Amino acid sequence: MRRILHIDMDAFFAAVEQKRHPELIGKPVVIGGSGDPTQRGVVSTASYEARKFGIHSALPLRTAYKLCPEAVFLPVDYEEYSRVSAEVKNILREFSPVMEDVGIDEAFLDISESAEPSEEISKKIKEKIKAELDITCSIGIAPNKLLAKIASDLKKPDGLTIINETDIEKIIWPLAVRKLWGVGPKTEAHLKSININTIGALAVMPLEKLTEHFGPSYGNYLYEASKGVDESPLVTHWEPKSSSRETTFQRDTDDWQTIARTLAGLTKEVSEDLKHSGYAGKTVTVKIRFDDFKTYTRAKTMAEFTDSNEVIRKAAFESLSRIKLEKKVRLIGVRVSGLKKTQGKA
Ligand code: TTP
Ligand code: MG
Repeated sequence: MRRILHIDMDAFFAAVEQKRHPELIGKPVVIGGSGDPTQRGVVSTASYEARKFGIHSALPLRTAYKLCPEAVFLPVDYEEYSRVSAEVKNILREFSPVMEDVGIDEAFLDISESAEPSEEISKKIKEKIKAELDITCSIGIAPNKLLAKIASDLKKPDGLTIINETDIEKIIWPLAVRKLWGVGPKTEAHLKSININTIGALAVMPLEKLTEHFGPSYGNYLYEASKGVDESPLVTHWEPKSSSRETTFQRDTDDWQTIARTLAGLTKEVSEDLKHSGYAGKTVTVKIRFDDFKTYTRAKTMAEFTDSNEVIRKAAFESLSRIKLEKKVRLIGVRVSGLKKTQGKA
């Protein structure tokens, strides 16, 4: 039996802000857009204190302001959150090398190989994150990713929830179908129309009925997922899909020499990146953004995979020649996609 943890940080962006501005601890804090609630923009997240007023992710900032004018509104500082996120992931890797990085504030950890009980490991992870970063997380423990992800959400914030296979009926089945990974608002509405509101109601549906409504692939997924079945492994390494570089000119330019020299420099960098990572690609795309922000791309697909600067440069200039340079250029970029591992480096 596998032992999988899902770790999800509590009110992540807000928690990072409260940590670096301790005067905000215990206060309603709303992170979103430029941080000005009179401007357009949506809430990225809200501290648990702010959630009591009905404020949540994706709500317009102006609505959030109406719900709680005394809340502290702050702009999104991705750089800082990414930095803290990387520190969290580093702590997690100390507990197991098998980690799947799911997003800025969540990850799966496979601890099947560890001798220690899952609960002990989870407590240690929580303690270490609290001690080193002074923020809290919620952890779900289960035999697979699907159940671990549901579990981490059940006792937020600062929760620790264990779901065993024998708990599926009791814990999972009463939950709304929306709690199942891969069930979005569309599927939720479809299921509702055929009178299925809980995961338990989904679990008693015959497979034929589900494939009839949702097709063979998704129907089968729902059939298994509703019973807590999920064999999917952790994805610890993502294959790159493309390699690209772009640059914004200090001053918008229509000088051909400058544009050509910059493009040649970018193709050289992309070619070096590809060689360095051991990939070759087939399609070269050039992007031009003019001073009015209108953006154009042109692509050329080659007969062979390549990481050669000369070949990529030639294809890039061919693509560029298909964009009419009638205004000043603000930005130029080049991307090589359709990648595969080069021989000998696989
Ligand atoms: P979540 O984990 O969904 O939310 P959270 O960490 O703020 O709160 P909790 O997990 O305790 O319920 O998302 C993680 C971060 O991603 C969140 O802090 C901000 C960002 N985010 C957005 O920018 N927009 C969104 O719509 C959502 C849902 C999250
Ligand atoms: Mg979170």
